[in-house]
Amino acid sequence: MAKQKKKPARPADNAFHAGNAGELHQTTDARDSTLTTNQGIAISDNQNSLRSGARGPTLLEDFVLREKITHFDHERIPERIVHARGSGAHGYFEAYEDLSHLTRAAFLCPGVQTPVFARFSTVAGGAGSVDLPRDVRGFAVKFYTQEGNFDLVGNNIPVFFIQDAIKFPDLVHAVKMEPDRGYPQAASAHDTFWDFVSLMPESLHMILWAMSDRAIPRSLRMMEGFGVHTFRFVNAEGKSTFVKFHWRPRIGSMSVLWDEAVKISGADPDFHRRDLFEAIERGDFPEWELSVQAFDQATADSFPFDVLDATKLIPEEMVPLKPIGRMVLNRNPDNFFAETEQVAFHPGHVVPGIDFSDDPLLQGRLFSYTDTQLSRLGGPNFHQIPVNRPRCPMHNFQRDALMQMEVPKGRVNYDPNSLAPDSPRENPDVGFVTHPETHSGDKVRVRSETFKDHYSQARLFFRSMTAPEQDHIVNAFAFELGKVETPEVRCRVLGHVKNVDAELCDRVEQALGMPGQAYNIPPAKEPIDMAPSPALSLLAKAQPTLAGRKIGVLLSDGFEMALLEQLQASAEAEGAVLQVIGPTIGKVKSSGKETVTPDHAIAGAPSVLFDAIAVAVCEPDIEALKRQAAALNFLRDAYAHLKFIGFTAASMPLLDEAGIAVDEAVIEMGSRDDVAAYVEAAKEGRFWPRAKVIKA
Ligand code: HDE
Repeated sequence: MAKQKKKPARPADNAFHAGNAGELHQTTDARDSTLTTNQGIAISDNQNSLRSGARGPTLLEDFVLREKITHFDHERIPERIVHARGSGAHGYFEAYEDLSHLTRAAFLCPGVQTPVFARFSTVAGGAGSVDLPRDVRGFAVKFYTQEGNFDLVGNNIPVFFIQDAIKFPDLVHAVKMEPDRGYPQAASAHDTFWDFVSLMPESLHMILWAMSDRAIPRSLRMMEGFGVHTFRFVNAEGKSTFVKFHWRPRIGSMSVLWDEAVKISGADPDFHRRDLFEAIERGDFPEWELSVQAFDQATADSFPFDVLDATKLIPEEMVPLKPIGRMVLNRNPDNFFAETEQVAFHPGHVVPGIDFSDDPLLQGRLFSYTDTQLSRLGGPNFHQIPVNRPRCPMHNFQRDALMQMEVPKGRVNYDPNSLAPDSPRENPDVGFVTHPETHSGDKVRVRSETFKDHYSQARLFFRSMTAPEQDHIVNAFAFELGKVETPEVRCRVLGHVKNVDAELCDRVEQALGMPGQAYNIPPAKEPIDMAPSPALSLLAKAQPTLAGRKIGVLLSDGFEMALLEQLQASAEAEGAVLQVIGPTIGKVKSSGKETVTPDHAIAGAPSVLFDAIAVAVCEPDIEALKRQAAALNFLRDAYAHLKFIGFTAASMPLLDEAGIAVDEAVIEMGSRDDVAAYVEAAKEGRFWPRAKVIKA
């Protein structure tokens, strides 16, 4: 609910002067607050360029104008080739317990707090694209440990599309906008992407995830995260244990429906960025638990798949998650560009105690990330940018290069040396030592036979989903393939889907109106049936909660203040945010003549922006609302998106006009108890039985 916000402080009136044409000049007489050029020259007038006469041409001599415009002209840097659209925040990581039997990493000792910077991103779209396309989300965390920076550069999906880094440029070219027409932006529903997929059976497992609810998260705060590759922990004795990293959000995972995603993209293209920023601003700090699946070589050898293959996961039922710490994001960046844009992650930034596996996708990434920063951030000194700097001592003999910010002293810039006894030196005790692994073999371009099963885990994923989640996967395939213009591509993809699960294929064919058109695609290896893994389903493990969620209440003049206060108290008690929506942004008067300033006008607050809605409108405003598409759609969409709807008896004519049939999740709020019951019920998130009445 909108409390009266403080008006921004206005400088004293005498700080303004009107110029010749009435343009405002804000001035100071203090040197400290004087506007200057980048060379520190005080600026007398920031409203007018230097001219030859008041109406004459501008003079090239105007170094104030030239410097300002030149800097502006170069404000943009190349955006990331993938993961261009992202949102970041600062916070800390705190380790739970002694892990010294597994790793020597000092930041994983009990109670140690390590500062972090996290950045979440979409993959395919440009920096200005919407937050809610169907896409994988990046989940990258930089740990500023006392032993140097460790970057865990993962995704919100535990597997990847391809097995070998050499295919990455092809994958990314295929999914990005098509090169001749320049569209679609941030969308996989087009021919080139599905053409590539149809010829790349290894992508099928990840495709199932991308067609699932995972690809349209409700909030960045409600996403799981995964390191994807198999990494290693190495302890002080040099013993190596394989690990997979998992992040789990404290407030649970949740996704939007596809129809909501489409509408949110129009209503609030910054939906996720705003949600993260506002949650941190109000002190509702997002939190994740970090776990590992730790296993030895013998366990790895016992799996029917290869742990070096990034298109495979290890079901939790086979190797349970061991929680090792938690991350809290508690500070927004001060400056989006300086921090979120310039942060440079790299899976090769590891600390002693963490090491790589031979996963060929990971091995390729170890090259790519520094390389890309060279063109994105302009040279090899990007580690000196504040957000990238290690927070532990750092010395070496690397020198010079573009944008050198340090002033190294002395004549010695080489090693070994005898002229500077205080020089930094090697340190075998604490220095990083690569885990020794014996390798022998011919130099070959060959994919391992153990990477050959492309469908079993895709099948495992589909069969581990609840019924609504399976429905969404069917709908997503039908939507995406429905946008594909080339019939052969559709048929080829269907052929792979058939190898995953014949029933899934039938359902997608039906939904597309293409029965029996799947091509026959012989699998490289016959898929096997694995035991379902309920942990893969978001809905199966969802706990009822409104924590971190939003309730929108539509009010008009004459509403009962007691009801609003009760709603507010119940929402707060559940950790939810209540926002008031009015017919306009102007004050709404209660029956007792108290006023509330709405957070939104109905025209700008579609119900897709809320997790549950309530309506307390009265005569006479209700008549106007009945004729306003935004008000009717507020209700219709909430109903179609299976949301819980609270309403007052007086609001009924608006519900009738919108065609809302009262069911168990459309709850009348007649008394205090009813309000509490509505909020309690809304913790379920969605009323799935309604999906039988209306396709969600
Ligand atoms: Fe990335 N990836 N990637 N990637 N990736 C980049 O690095 C690359 C892969 C991931 O918020 C780029 O700084 C290759 C898997 C995230 O800044 C680039 C391959 C996973 C981010 C790059 C992969 C990721 C990136 C572009 C195949 C999940 C955003 C800008 C071998 C484990 C980090 C940049 C941020 C960004 C290369 C595959 C995650 C071009 C070659 C698998 C979260 O270097």
